[in-house]
Amino acid sequence: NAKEAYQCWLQYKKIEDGRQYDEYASICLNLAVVGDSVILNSALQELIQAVTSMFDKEPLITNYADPDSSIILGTYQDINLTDYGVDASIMDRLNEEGYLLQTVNNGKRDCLLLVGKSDKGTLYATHHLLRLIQTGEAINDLTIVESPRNQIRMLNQWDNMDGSVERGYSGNSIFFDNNQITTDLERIKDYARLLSSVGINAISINNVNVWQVETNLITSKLLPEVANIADTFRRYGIKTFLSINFASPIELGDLTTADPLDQDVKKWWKDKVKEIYAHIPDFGGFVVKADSEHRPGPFSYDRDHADGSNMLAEALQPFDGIVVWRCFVYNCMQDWRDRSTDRARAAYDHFKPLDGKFHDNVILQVKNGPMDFQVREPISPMIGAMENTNQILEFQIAQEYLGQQKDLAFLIPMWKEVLDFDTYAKGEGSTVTAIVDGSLYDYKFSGIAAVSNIGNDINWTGNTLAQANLYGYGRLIWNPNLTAEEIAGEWVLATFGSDSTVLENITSMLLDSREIYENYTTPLGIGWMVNPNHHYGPNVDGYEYSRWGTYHFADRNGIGVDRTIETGTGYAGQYFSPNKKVYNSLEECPDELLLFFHHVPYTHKLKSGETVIQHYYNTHFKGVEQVENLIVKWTMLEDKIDEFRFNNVLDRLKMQLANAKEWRDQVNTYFYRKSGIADEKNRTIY
Ligand code: GCW
Repeated sequence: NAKEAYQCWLQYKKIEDGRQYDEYASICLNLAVVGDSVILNSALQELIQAVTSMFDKEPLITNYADPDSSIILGTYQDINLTDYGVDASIMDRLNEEGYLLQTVNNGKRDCLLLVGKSDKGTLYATHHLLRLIQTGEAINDLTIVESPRNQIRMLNQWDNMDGSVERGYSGNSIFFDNNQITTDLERIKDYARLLSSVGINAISINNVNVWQVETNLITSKLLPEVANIADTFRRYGIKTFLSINFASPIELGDLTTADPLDQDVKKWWKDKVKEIYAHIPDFGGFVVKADSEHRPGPFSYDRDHADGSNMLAEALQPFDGIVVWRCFVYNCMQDWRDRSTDRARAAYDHFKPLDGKFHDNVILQVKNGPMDFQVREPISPMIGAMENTNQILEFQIAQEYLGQQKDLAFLIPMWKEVLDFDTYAKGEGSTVTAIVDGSLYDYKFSGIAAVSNIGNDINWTGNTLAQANLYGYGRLIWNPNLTAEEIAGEWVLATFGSDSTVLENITSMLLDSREIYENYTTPLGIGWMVNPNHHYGPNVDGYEYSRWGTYHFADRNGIGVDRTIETGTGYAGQYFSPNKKVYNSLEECPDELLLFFHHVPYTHKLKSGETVIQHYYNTHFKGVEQVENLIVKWTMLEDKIDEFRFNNVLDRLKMQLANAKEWRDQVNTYFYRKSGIADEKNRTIY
């Protein structure tokens, strides 16, 4: 029985504690819903489902507030706050998706108002209440006023129509199978419930690599089915986007060119967009991977990325649609001998000169690091570099380079480092948070997107503990001030209940996990060393002589990539001061990024006092011990967690241990042979 695994954090388990039961039940069993909309109805349905399950009793429901109502939900247009003695101006502080949870007295009894600025706000308020209950918080005297910090809170599916998921580690697609669009809208509805519960409001449903079959998603043959999916998401406040093939006018057989400045091409896209909106009136827009890893784009016609994206933006503009244009553009056919090309520089070099040339419904989507979702990278210097161009940050929830949902890696601490980073783009305090929330430069559109980690596995994410990353992503981008500890704690309580050992062990496992993964793989910011293509497991030279530009440059004397201004690729110069100076300087560069910016001898001393080589040995031995400890912590929970989830995670931890040992031995042996320097502690190196 995998019911718990499927429910994720929406368990709504029967409340066993008698006192808590009475306290919550006195508030939750008499619901009044004021107003009418599909989203409001979703809020109500969620509440009914949760309440029925938690109290083993169906709530009473009315569509008007009466003296016995204990919860009243609706929008502030429909609920007159002054009737309840609440100053209505409180709503002015909220954006369209914000809400108020307020305990009031209606003359007869205390009652809880769930009031949204819009119906979406009401849905989010409902989830806020359910989260409080699931985490055991009091709900009898609430005043909570919330708005999301980020405007666009998006997921990118990398799903292909044959049912496979690029970099998917959780089974196949829930959207596509056998080159068809799914008819299982129930599963999509459940996905929408999960996403809306953590505030996600946008989704692109197909891979950014748009192959031949997927190119047809924007044709009249498939649009009705895409529209069904969009309808399902709409009920949960989520807008649907599609990834498109830049060469569609050619691929779909209508034109011989996709030149963005060609009049026929422009018209083709305008007609196409009109057609899409006839099927999906609130369609979000396009996500575009162009001139990247062999995908077509404007470069074929000697046009630039502004020409390409603006052409699509013009077509979408009359319908308020947007173009999310990815900046993952680099030379993937490099020669390892060529030391003048640096993949880390590429996005900035391509896009920075175009600042100000993009239409205001274009957003540039930038991966958090300049290379590609490694366990440790500096923040992309693109973020904050383009004052006049909307930006959206891209995270990867799928653990492509972080253990592929076999190994445990809780990503929230890493994303928090990114968001808290001060770019100094406009002086001190120019954090990534302030850039992507649109405030620093007053962007019209901005926010955060992430590559999803789900598939049709019964528990959605392969490893049940990887559910925490999807949950945490939504929570963090709604409110970047939440700490990783808070998010982990919430998730464990909602997912596994309130046993104190369960809470303590899983929370600490999550919080330590990224550092553990870093320890046994690629510390000091070097990255890669993975097996080519599938990217799991160690292979120190796997990409060293290939064309992808992801080198570590280890030789018998040293390791690391010189990205300094004077002797290296100059990449460090893409940052604002003082970051430029800090990264450029061997003395000041933080240890954890040392090898990203500098090529050093193995005997180079870190700030910790260890040499680089000894640090490598130490972290690799330590990482394996830490994984052994994860297994000890998990095993303690055997009789506290249902069998399915317990075994699912235990199996994965065992795979992780095998993987960690392999990493330790491969890496240690490789560097021992290269350097000839022995481990000070004389441990086994093969
Ligand atoms: O790192 C690479 C991944 C590709 C992916 C690409 C991208 C969708 O290995 O699988 O393609 O990034 O982000 O476009």
